[in-house]
Amino acid sequence: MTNNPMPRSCDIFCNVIDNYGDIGVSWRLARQLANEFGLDVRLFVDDLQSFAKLCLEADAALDVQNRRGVEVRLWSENFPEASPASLVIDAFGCALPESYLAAMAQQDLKPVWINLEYLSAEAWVEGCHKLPSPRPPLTRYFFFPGFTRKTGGLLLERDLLARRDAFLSDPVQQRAFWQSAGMQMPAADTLKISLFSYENDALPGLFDVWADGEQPVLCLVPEGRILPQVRQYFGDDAIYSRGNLQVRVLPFVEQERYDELLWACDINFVRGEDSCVRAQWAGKPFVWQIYPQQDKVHWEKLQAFLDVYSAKSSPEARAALQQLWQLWNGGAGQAAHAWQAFDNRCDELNLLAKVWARELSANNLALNLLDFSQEIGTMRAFKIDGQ
Ligand code: TRH
Repeated sequence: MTNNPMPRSCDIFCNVIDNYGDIGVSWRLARQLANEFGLDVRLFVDDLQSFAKLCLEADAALDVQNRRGVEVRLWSENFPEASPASLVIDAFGCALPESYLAAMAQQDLKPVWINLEYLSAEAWVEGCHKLPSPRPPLTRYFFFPGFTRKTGGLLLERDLLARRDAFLSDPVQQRAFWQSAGMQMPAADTLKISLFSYENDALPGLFDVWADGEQPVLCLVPEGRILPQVRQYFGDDAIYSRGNLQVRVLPFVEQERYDELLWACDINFVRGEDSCVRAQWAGKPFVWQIYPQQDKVHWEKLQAFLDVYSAKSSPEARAALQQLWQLWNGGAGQAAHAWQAFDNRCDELNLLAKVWARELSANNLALNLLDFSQEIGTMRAFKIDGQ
């Protein structure tokens, strides 16, 4: 037994529900804890195929593999005996294996157990962040990412903003990016848009507006759920081009490279959770398609984020964001109006995005998580929290 309250090892459990957000966040956090903070990290994931989409050298057939400083393990039904790490994270409330929970309960010094929650800008988050949930003899703590100092902040790699700025000021890196995507660097007057999206009824209307507009638009669509709609729009054409719009489909790239796509574009359409955060770090205007929930609670979540994000903008810029985001999330609106308003405010939205990224960057999730773990660890070591 050691009294050192700083966790040296961390087990992250990830149950992939659908899409790439659950594993995307878990994999990002795992890498950061291992490579920036030197923890021994194991990532238990129940769907290695999804993991392999985000990590090039991953092998979905291997039960155990070391990737980028992280031990990645298949989380199968027959969970093997494992001695628990000092910090245990269940991503998005997934249920830990019974045998692992029992092993945690048997430790003299109980591991710090965190439930890393989904991201939301809603006001109630501040009140729930760090709340304990006793599971005698263990205690599980809620840890909420968020946008204020009273939340856990956002995942941000130590060098990300410096790498972004280097990319943005270096035509050589930019050219290399476009070449790797199979293209020449677009002409300066071309509006470059990345579009990562679920199925979306607003797509044809927006494509029409871009096709009929005065400015050339290059729209880069990572392969995925929206592709059938893109194909339907262009019919059997071998080249996806209409009027002033050209669409290129990109292969899904590994997670680190996705940032480059966001940096290289002028406007980014993103979805879910993790790509939305990455678009914020890119410091460019973006349009968010929130993950739709059956009970429609996602509308409140979307509005809460819009409110905090646009709090310092002009009423016109806020209205422009509101209109286009609403349309893009299946709400009412007219593509031509919504796009025009957004386009008219692009300079201000650019500035807003830059200031937003700079201000948010002071609130780093991994650092906050480790600080909190250390706090709990200290209480444990001195038996202040009764465990
Ligand atoms: O894939 P998503 O729709 O995930 C969603 C959300 O996380 C949602 O909150 C959750 O409830 C649901 O899954 C189950 O969108 P998200 O969160 O943006 O995750 C996509 C990940 O894929 C992100 O880490 C970025 C990464 N990515 C790549 O690595 N390469 C690519 O080419 C692209 C387009 C994305």
